[in-house]
This record gives sequence, structure tokens and C-alpha cells, in this order.
Amino acid sequence: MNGGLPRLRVERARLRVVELPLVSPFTTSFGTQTVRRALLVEVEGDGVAGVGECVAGIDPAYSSETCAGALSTLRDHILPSVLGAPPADVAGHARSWEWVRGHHMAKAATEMALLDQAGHATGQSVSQILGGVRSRIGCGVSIGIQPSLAATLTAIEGYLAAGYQRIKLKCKPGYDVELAQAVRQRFPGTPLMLDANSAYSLQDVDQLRALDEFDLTMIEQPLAHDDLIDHATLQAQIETSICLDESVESLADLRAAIALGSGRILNIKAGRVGGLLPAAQLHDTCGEAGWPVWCGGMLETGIGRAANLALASLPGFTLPGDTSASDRYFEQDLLEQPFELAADGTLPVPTGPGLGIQVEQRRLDEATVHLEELSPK
Ligand code: OSB
Ligand code: MG
Repeated sequence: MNGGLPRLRVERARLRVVELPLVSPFTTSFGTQTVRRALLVEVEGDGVAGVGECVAGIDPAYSSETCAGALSTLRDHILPSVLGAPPADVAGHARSWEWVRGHHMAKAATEMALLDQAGHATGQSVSQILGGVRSRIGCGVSIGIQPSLAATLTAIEGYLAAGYQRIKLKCKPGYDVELAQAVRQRFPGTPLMLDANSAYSLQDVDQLRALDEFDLTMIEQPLAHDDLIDHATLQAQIETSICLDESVESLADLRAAIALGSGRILNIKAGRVGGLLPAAQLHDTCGEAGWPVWCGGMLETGIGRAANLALASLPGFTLPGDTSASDRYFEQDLLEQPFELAADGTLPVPTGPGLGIQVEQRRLDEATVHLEELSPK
């Protein structure tokens, strides 16, 4: 981590809710999404602006946070801690909201905006600030539960043709072994994994062990969203590596997961763990434990996507992430230049100051469904 971030003020903030239709419905074991509603945090102070994206969903299904809940927590608790406060660096501002329990996605959005602001003040990219070492990120794609097996195979074919380096399929009980078998048969050498979003219990161990046959690179979050003990029991009974997502919301969770052997791989999402700086800490701890990591996704707009690419430029992100190109999600992203996949299945890490992106103002205004201005009390 770069030590020298400037001390800046936050004199004004804006909370903006945008809605972007998804190019196709996204179905997981917890539900179907057809539109991405995202909450943006815009800050301004000392003549420099920054923007961050909150990844909370419309419903509290992936985690307990929601877009509406984050809006009120940001308005009433998190942003008042920094608005009008003495100049501070990003970590200093983050300490001022440490008293707020939970609400990691709301905190992460504010921290992202402050890192963007700091980067604009110094000319550094967020990747540089975090200590990134990579200029391009290997990308996988996360494919939702499809209406049929045939539709799944067709979707995979398209993404592989575009260059994606690995396929992740959402699964659930009854949509798992046959799925893996059919996909493996058709695409024998493709790096393949499943994500259950907590749809199983230890009673399903036979079903989960049956997946060992299909050479999966991992199975993501098979068991309960808040469990570490059962994941450890399961990991001891299956060969496929478990990757944790929902169960690790903090460094304390990660330490427990490593000590217990609850898995072998971590999906890191800055929103889930309270920011990019905490995410970088989790990355370091995984490195010490020998756990490879990859950058997860939350169907972000180009703003959050830029932050994900910066995070994924850290050295321990050795596996392709869910950092897919803009057109995998949206007809029109919010950026002047959407993220486009190169033929080798990579996306570039932005190199400009801060997040290194340019938001297209007209598109942003079109997508905005709610806007509020905040100033110091
Ligand atoms: O579990 O990783 C997940 C999307 C929304 C909520 C949870 C998850 C996901 C994805 C999509 O898998 C990742 C992406 O492409 O952004
Ligand atoms: Mg997941």
C-alpha cells in the first residue's frame, strides 16, 4: 500500500440511484434479476471529486444489505462522519465510520469515492495506490441458471468464443451433477466452476461429492452464508476445492476460515468486506496462508468494474475473476469507453488518475432514478 495519500476534505456529497437493464436476466439459487439498480456516492472537496459504487442489491438475498438500506445508512450515519470533518487521508476518513456496525457495502462505496478523489488529487491510479502489479486482468464469466441445459451450452459457447478464460455456472440442488456432466462432456478442457450461493446443507454431501468427477477448479459457497464449521467438514469430505464468498465478510472471518480449513480459495469483493483497503488486507492474509484469490463481481456498472480491475491487479489475484466486460451486463454502460474484452480474455487495468474512467454524463442522467445532495450539518 502506498503510504502517501493526501489529506482531503469532503465538503459535499451526492447520493444517486441509477437503473440499468441487464442484457439478459441473471438467475441464481436466490432469485432472478433483470435490472441493476446501483447506488452511487459522489464526493467533492478541496476542488477534487470522486465517485464510488455501492453493490448492495434491491433485495437482501445475497447479503443483509439493500440499496434502500444503504441509502439511508449513508445519508444518516456514514457520510455525516466525513462531511465537514477536518482534512484526512482515506484511512483516516474510514476510521471515522468504524463505529458503524456492518453496512460493508455502504462503507465500501464511500471509500471507493474517497480513493478516486485522492487519486485525482495526486495523479495516481487506484491500482497504484493499492500496490497493483498487473496491467491486464484475466477474466471469467458468471452464467446464471438458464431455462435449459441447451441454453447453458449455447451461452458457454458464446463466451468462450469471445475469449473468456473460465466459466462459472450458478447451480442449486437438482441443477448440479447433470449440469456439470453435460458441460464437461462438451467442453473437456475448459476451466469450469460452480457457485451455489449457499443453496446446500451437509445433508447434500453425496451430491456434492459426485461433483468431484468433473475436474472443477472449485465450488463456490456451497453452504450457509454465515457458516464456516460445516464448510470445513465438507471440505474434508470432497476433493473439489471450496471457494468462500458470502461467509467471509471480514479479516476475522477469514482467519477463522483458514484456521478451520473451511475452504482453500477466496473470492474477494470489496463491497462484501467494507472497502478496497480491507480487501487488500484479506488478499495479504490469503497470501500468507497459501490461498489463491480472485476478484468477484456484483454486476457492477463500469464505475465499480474499474475498482474491481484495480483490486485484481494485486499480486495474489492469480485466478481469473468475475470481472467481465461491460457488454456481458449492459447494452450501454455509464462510461465514455465501456470495458471491452481482448481476444486473450483480459481487461485492462485503468491507468488514469483515480478509478481512471470517464462517466458519460448524458447516460448517467438518463439512468438516474433518485438524487439527493448532502452538505455538512
Ligand atoms: O455470488 O458471486 C456471486 C452476482 C450478484 C450477486 C452475487 C454473485 C454474483 C455473480 C456475478 O456471480 C458476478 C459478476 O459477473 O458480476
Ligand atoms: Mg458467489
